[in-house]
Amino acid sequence: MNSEKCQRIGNGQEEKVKGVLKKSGHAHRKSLNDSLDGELKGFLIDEGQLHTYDDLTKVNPVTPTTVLKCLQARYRAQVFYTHAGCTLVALNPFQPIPGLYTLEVMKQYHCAPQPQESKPHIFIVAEEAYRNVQGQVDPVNQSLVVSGESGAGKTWTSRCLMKYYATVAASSSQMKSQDTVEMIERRVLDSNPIMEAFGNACTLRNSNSSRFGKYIQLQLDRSQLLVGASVQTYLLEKTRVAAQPANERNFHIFYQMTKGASVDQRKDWKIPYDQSFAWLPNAEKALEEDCFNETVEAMLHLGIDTEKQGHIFRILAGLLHLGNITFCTVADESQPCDIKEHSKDCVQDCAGLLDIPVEELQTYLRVQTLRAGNQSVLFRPCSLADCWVRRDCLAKVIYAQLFEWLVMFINDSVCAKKSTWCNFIGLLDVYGFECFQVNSLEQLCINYANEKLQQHFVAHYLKAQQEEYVSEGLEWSFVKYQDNQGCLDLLEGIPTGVFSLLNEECRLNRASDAKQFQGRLEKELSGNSSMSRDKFSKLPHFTVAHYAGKVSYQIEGMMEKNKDPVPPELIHLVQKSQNPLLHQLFADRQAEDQGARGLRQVVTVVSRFKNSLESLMKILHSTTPHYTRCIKPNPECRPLTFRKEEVILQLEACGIVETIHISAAGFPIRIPYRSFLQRYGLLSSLTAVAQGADGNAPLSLDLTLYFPPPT
Ligand code: AOV
Ligand code: MG
Repeated sequence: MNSEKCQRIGNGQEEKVKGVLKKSGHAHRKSLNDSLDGELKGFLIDEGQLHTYDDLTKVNPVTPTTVLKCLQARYRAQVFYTHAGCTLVALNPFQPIPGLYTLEVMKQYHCAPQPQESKPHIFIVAEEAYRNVQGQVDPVNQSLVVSGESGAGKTWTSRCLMKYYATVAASSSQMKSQDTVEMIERRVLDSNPIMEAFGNACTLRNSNSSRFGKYIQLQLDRSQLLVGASVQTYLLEKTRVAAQPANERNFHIFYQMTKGASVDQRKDWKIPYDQSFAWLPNAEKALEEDCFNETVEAMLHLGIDTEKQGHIFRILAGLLHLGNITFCTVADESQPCDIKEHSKDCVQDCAGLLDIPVEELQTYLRVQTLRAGNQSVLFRPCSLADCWVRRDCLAKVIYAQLFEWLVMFINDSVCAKKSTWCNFIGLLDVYGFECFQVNSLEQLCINYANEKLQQHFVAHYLKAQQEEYVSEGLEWSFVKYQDNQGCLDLLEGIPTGVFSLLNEECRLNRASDAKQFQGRLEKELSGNSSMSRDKFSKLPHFTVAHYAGKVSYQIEGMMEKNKDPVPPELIHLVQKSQNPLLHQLFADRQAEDQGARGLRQVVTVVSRFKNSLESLMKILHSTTPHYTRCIKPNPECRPLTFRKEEVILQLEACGIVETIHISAAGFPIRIPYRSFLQRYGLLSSLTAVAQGADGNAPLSLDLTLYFPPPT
């Protein structure tokens, strides 16, 4: 019946809709809209009932249009979750929905004998993974992969999942004593506001956009209770500390502290009400994320006491003052640039807050030291441009180290001893696919991460599942899907992929030339159809056809970002800090630098990122995955507004229609032969015949008796 359905759709209707989609593009939105309306006519669907379809596999026929219509009808009826076979589609309502995530709802899903039969909800995914950990499936460890473009609702969803587990798997309720202020669930949950304060920011796409990726493993003991967690983070977009794209903001924490500081703190941090900071654009925007108290409370729960917080906030205030330091050239070119008169106080304040010698700060922002062979040190004035670069570099390296330290601290506070936990449920929440007017190395890395996740989905579900059916000799008409391997080859291919070529360019140790690099990319990668050039752009760039759309990346500045050099004088300077935390952040740094230099290798940003993603993929492959696709119903983040043309592009990009086809035509439940026989063998007389004399039936069965191999 199911495969029949699949074939019926193949007879032209789908092609027609695909034709409509091909026309899509921002210029064709209106006509696309009309076409989508028209395409529904003549289908076997009662439009009035569309909102009742809990699972898109039941929609008949399955086409992009019917799926879209169904989701739209459900959105109108304020139903935000819909199954799509093995995945869950989550539409972002962009407003709190009362009663959707309450304790009662959690209990209802947790206690349901068959949660899959309840109304679609993110808690079904959560519960299914939770039950799987009990050993019904292999592998036992689970991963919940939440994907979707920027602002689609991934972080929100991950928070819901964490709350669910902190509730249903709470170990503290079993504790005898009630003095459980340090409850592990609470600490795990409190890691969220801290990481979001330091790692999220308001962008054009999302006012609470994650600027780092995270994979949290919730550790469960033998009784399935939550006993700890560990957090792995991926590439923080640290450039934001010193440069915020137009109409965007710096990380939330800076606004939180400048808005929420007490009178004494203002004095201590030198941030009077009327002080403005160059690195705090759009501070007038009032966001609910500007909640200093919540961050401070969460820090306290996790064990970051008031004294440590004092160190952290003094460092951050120091960075704000650093951002107000400006430079100018002097008449005598052999002399270092000057610090502009009006920003001389900022140098004082910055040095005071970072607890470093002010003269040295003044010097090393503008002067480079060169070591001659015989240990003598030469001083060379930096160019004006270099002074700005050095200032920004100091801010970025301090902020990135501080973020890493926070993650380490959180891990120390929430991670259970290996002997106390046996399985884990991993929650993956990375930055979503991004395409701005200007895209640089940050977007390239973010979009690469999304390509890797898409590949994981394609490989695990669309490809492996179909191959398995074929290998088992089941009748199966192959469902075509969009494979993103070509795009990944373009990016990570060795020796000729964008990353390899970029790294090579960075290792050549010559002044970067964007135009030349563009030529090189085009020459080496012209054979890959995922690569092109934007006809209207004059600046050096390259365009990549990602699974979620085309993005043009500007080459200017990319090499420097990839090399990410930190002048050693600045490292030595912060190592002299009397602020114990700042000192600690860089205590081990020197050894690292020397080691790297000894190897004569530059460890570039992309090679580090690629390695960290590869380890993530290994972990994901070793677990049972569950996919949730978050969909952003409109680009303006407006409540309850559904724009068909936006949604269809996202559905197309993630291969949802193909997923539904495979799920609808395939087998929803797959049990290994051995378990199947163990469970149901009694029902067949053949099983009894095959039982060995020792009665050890299932183990000695000749399985081919029941499941002959394919011919
Ligand atoms: P993202 O994580 O997918 O983007 P978020 O999870 O931050 O997106 O969601 C964006 C905003 O949408 C949130 O701040 C909420 O206001 C709203 N939202 C999302 N899901 C829900 C929901 N289920 N109910 C109510 N409001 C919701 V990015 O991190 O930018 O890729 O890098
Ligand atoms: Mg996010």
